[in-house]
Amino acid sequence: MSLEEILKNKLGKEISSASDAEIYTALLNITKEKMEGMEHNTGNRKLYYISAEFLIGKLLSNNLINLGMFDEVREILAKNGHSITAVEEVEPEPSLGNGGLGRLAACFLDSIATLGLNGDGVGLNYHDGLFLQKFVDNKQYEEKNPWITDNSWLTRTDVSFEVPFKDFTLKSTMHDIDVPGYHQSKCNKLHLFDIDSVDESIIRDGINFDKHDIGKNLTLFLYPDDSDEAGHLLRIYQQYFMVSNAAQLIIREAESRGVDLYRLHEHVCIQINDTHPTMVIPELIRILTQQKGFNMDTAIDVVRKTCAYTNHTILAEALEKWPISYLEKVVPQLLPIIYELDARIRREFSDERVYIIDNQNRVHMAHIDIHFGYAVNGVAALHTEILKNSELRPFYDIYPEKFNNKTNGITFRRWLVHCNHELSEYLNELIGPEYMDNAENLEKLLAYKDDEKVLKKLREIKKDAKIELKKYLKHTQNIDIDENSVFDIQIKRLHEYKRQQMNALYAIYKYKEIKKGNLPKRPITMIFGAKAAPAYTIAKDIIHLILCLQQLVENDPSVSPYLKIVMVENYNVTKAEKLIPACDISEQISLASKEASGTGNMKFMLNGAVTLGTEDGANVEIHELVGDDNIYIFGKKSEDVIKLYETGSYCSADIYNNDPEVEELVDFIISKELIRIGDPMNLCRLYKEIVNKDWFMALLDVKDYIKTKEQMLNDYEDELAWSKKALVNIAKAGFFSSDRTIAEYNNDIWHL
Ligand code: 26Y
Repeated sequence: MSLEEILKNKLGKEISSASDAEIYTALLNITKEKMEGMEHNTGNRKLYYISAEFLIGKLLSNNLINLGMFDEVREILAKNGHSITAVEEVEPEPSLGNGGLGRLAACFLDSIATLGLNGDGVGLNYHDGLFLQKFVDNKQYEEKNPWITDNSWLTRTDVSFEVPFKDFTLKSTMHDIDVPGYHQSKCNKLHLFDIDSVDESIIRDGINFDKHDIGKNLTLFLYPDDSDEAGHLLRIYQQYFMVSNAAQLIIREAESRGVDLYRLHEHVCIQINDTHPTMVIPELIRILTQQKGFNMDTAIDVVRKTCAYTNHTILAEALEKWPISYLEKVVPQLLPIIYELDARIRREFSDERVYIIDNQNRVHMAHIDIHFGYAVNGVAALHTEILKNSELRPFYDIYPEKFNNKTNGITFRRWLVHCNHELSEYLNELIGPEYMDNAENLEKLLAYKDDEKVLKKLREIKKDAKIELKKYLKHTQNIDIDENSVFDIQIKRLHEYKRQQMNALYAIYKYKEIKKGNLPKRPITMIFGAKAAPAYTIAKDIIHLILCLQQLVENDPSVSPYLKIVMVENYNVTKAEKLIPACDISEQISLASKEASGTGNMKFMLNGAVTLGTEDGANVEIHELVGDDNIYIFGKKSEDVIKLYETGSYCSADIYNNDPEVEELVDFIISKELIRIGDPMNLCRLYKEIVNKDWFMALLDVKDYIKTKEQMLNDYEDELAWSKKALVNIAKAGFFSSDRTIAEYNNDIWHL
């Protein structure tokens, strides 16, 4: 039967008379059935990638692409008067992650399956993904974000485990999502654990709910607000629930494969994605010693040879340290194991910086991973060097052989073929489709770097993507943007270290210049997209500032023809897919040393944007690959920044008081123009924060930033030269394919 007939049968009616929603459901079911019939990858050693977040995004198009069905489906729909884009809109986005770490896990699953490796993801089935962001009165409000409908990608399995907590036991259910590789006949799984008793009705206004009733709230939300003790405890409940299920699943699968548990490490490998799944180490040791007859030494030895850890951040507040008193309340059964691990470390080493339990009775989760795992990796070259030389220095001195770098990557299936079909088709035409199997083949594009026809075509493709974005923003937010302006985009979580506030200072600079009559050669469209953690006050104040600037500029007819500021509401994976192909200037402006890698930087580059960035994270590697002519680098280097922190010698007030240009920009935050529009409390708080603290040093780099961006806008006017930069960026992006990253994980760590 042809695909068209299958679709018609599923619908029970003519395709042309079906609604987009009916077509979506039919396609979902056809795809699911196809994947159900596929065998699972096999291999001697199986990987379990445990992660609290899998930011998978919508799956329909991606699955169709990987299964080789996308083009046919698109044609069938078009023939019958439907657009695949409209059908895609029906799918709710599973926002099962906060940002980079979760999206990385999703890209990795795609690449693991694409390389035909035997590896499954293990995580939690949050009923509500990351909150929906709404703007009211220029402020962020949060609403719940449910994604599970009657027809979803989840398949309930009959796998179930008992998970023991201090005062009660919960019975889990495992729900699977199939993970097909690109043009592969076998697939893998994402296992998401849940409990049947979750009760969505306990959510009150916004995203508030009773944090104490674990039987009803355990998997209700991704990372609940943890500004109070109940929030922290719920997080420990979630983490233990995740790893206890993972450990039981791993042992059950190993036993059913006939694996001798004393050789577990030869057949199983566990990747611990940041410290959120760290409790899997003591949990496995507990099960092996208490249920499988292992002695402590042997259990520790086997577990150590099974587990590997990835670090994603050096920000102190993100390095998890759980008070013993909290663990006592939730998972007292792990404490004897954790005490034993700590005692062993204390016997072996005298340096208290490497102890597991500190003198304030807190358990340092990363320390467990480093001592009791066999590999530790950072996510970009610079990040790994900083881990080795400063953040984790005492550990590197003990275990130099465990440390290694795995520069992040992105899946080209989603971030090129799916989101920028026109570009990928053109690349196929020019250099053939081989880059889809080996991304380094993108370098073949360099042969065209002086070919005017190609450079013009790339510019046209960019323009088409800008027009698509224009339509999308009109349709979703009723905002008008000009496709002939330069699109300058910063999209990522809102965090002070990412310095959206510095970009806002640029907007103020440009506003003032335009007011003075210094008009830009071409209108500029500054686009932001960012969610702030609900309890992160200053991040919310920065959103408020940007939204107030948006309104100020919009309502000033002397400025609006030249400058447009747009804050995209509810930035998520789906919106990223629309924004990235349309970008000219990719803002990657974190304070050097603070962004572990970044992956948005890679997505923009692959889609022909030029980076404006600091020497931070993977920007350093992008810079090395494309060379000085094809990237705009500014700002202090990481060594200088690290020294400023060590000596405590950064003082934003000094800069503010001694540099009238900087002072003028910062003062504008509390100018009468903005106070008229915004909330004085929020604006004053942000103003004071920047003048008196500025912990992430926006004022340190702001002038260099403005100067570099001005240069960039100038250079943009040389159309061919700019297009050549875009071409070089695309051509050099092959290194950032997650297929390369995963091949390295496999060669150096997993050995599947
Ligand atoms: C414990 C809790 C507060 C927490 C929750 C989420 C801590 C960290 C996170 C998420 C961290 C994260 O997304 N890190 C990002 O990981 C990306 C993938 O490696 C990097 O590209 C990016 O630089 C890093 O910020």
